Amino acid sequence: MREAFRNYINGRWTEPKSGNWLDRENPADYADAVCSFPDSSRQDVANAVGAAAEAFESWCFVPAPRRAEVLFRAAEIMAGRKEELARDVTIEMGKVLKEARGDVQEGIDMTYYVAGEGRCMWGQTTPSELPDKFNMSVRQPHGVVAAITPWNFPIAVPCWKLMPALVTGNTVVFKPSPFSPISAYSLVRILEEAGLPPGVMNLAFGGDKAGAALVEDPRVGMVSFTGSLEVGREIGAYCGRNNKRVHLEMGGKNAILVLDDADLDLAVEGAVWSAFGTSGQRCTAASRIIVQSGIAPGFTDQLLSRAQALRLGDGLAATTDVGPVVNMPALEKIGRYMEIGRDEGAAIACGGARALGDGLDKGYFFQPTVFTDVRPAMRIAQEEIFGPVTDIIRCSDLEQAVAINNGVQFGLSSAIYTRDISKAFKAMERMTTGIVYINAGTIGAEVHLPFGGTRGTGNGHREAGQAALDSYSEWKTVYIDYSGRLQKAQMDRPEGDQG
Ligand code: UN1
Repeated sequence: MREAFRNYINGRWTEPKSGNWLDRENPADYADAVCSFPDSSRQDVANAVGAAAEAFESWCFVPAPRRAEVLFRAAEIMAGRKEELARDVTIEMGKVLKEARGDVQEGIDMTYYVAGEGRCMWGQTTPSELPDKFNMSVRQPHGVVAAITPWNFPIAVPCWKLMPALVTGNTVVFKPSPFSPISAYSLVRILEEAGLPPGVMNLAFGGDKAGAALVEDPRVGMVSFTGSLEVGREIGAYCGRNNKRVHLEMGGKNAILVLDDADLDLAVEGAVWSAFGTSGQRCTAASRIIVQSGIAPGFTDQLLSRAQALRLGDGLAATTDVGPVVNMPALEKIGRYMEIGRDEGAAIACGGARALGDGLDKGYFFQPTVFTDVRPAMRIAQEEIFGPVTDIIRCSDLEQAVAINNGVQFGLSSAIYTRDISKAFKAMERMTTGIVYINAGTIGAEVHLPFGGTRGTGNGHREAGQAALDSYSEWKTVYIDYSGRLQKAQMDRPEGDQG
């Protein structure tokens, strides 16, 4: 039976004023309707923002360690419900259960980590240049934060945003992707159970319209968005024009470099996981593999046989290696890139089409695909495809490999396989992505370190780790003068010392 989730506004589960609802189907079987949820109107969104703005007045004065206690309790509840949450992730967005558990675990880790930050949130204390004066810096929240999240990590990525926003004293309006409504509902429900006061966390389901209404509401002080380049750019432009704080995370065209001296089996293993894990639908997925000529034939053979052996299917089945992609437009987009690649002169060495038969007909399945004969300037080597598709690009040496790696509009993650420590360090220094892996694939970021990318991947901010606190708060510098007289910085200096 299909469940209907409602918005959560000011501590109440609320039907949309719009009266409009959207549906989500199971991407492994689109005859299976999973749930419906509101298609929020501008008015629905405005109500959520209003509740958040009001709740901010008190939430920002709750001591951060007390705010953190709510998060700690939420992490405990999530951990207790891990299996249920993971199954819902698989049902609504398709990733295999093992990966869905990882997604949930990443959310739990982040929530515990951020709860700990509630008792730290270090600022600076530093000597004053003047006597009888004390200087420090403290963090202050932005006010209402809009969190607009994708479907590919429906638990982890919302936790990256909601938890640091809350602990630093903001209130939140959460607009999840319409392709992962269950996880969003569960997360908000858990925060409610953990004791978050009404209005502090509000949930407005919907699509682009709801997202735009949220970004444009003048009471929203900061927008945090993970999603497509096109939408992110628009949000960035709007926020720029309106002096609104904004954090953007928009994708990647990540590469694994495999040098001749690499451990071949290890490199193949890392490439298969990074290219086809989550059906290639990670910002960090390896959609380019830059292989040095000597190792290229052996590497390509092994990668192709591994890719062909991957078993497609429902992510809930223990035998499935690769689940469906998220929806029909994604399937079509990936299909179009097959044409684009062929027209550009690349060869499809395996895969290349929608996967049908064997119970796959009613799902959005795409065959794991490897392009060979790829040149770095081709569109398939430049644009994010966001599916189980990777390119093999040959190179002659480290220098060329690094140049190819860096020569794209994105800069999220990159990796190198080599046994030569000097080459590893050179690559680490020269690869201009926000994340670099040595002898591991491009995916697998941990929550206590900064996550984000250079160039078109983002706008310079980072999620996760302490860096997240910088996105969700601003510095306030405080000078306390207890001298009882007017002291002038830069001008009051000892007699006879005027510089
Ligand atoms: C994303 O795809 O937006 O490092 C997040 C990784 C995961 C997070 C990916 N821990 O691939």
